Amino acid sequence: MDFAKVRELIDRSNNIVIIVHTRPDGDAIGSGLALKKALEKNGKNVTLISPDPIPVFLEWLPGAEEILVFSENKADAKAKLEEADMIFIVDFNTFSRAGTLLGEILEDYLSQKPVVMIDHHLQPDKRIPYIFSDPSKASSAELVYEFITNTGLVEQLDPDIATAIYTGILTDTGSFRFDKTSGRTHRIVAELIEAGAKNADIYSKIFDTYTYDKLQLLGEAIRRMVVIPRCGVSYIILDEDTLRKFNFKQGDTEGVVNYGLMLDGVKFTALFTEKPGEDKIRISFRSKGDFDVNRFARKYFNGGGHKNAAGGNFEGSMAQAEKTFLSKVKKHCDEIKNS
Ligand SMILES: [Mn+2]
Repeated sequence: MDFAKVRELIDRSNNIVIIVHTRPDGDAIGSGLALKKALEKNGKNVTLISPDPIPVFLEWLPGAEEILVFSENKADAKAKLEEADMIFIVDFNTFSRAGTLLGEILEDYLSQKPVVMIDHHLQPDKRIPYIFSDPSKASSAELVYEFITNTGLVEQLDPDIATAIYTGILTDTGSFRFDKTSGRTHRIVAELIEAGAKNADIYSKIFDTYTYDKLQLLGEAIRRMVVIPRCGVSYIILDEDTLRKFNFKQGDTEGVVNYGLMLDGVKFTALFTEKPGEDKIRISFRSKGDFDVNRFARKYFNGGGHKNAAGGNFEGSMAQAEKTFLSKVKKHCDEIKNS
């Protein structure tokens, strides 16, 4: 990315809109808030738009209350986009990840306003003129750090920016344990803590937030885990009745998929959920080592993501979804086992 060129575009802009992806996670919200604050320090009018409401575990973040939720306030969001001199899209690689309607609006503005992408997902939409994308990074928040320092938007990190970036890195690295967590990641994190990110406090605010139902649902999910030791595979099915039984709320299955990889010898795991009110079965995939779940999700389950973490969906019954999954596992059994 030509940082000088993008800095010039920022300097010429008064109104800037930042957009994150649907069902935003800690990385999306943390990245969005950090970038917003950095631009505001330079006198810009910045609106951060989230397609969906902010998850409760992120509501405490400084500035979270200023986020404009598209699904709740379409008119305001459209007006801000109309006014915008430039648009940032953060933590996603293609317009459709902002939701159908917001994606179409972005599509229209692509030829009218400068659009900048800051992201770490594979295969960024090449039509976007300014792309700062690096799939080798564990989080978009790490790229936001590089962006705001390389463009000179921020010379001295403040506690709010440090807290927002720390949240993105912490959540997308699985608390610093995933493969892509690098020496660079840790050096950035050291700076964030020195700049005022209260690491123990942030961890607790994000992770020690289970409701009783959510913790009971996790117990049920673990009890139901199916293991195929021959292939190094495990999976969990949570159907609609089970989710209802535990009074499912959005976010209650967050993190459940990771438990499948805790088993010794398991290299690939999946979580199937049939959420009340949704017509599709959602599937989350996680792997360790070389087995590429992005490819698996793209090829068989109409999805994608990263090499070790991806998502997809299935139209049909849960039994059909499981059957399809098992046949694909069988096909890739040796590949998974030896990955
Ligand atoms: Mn991310």
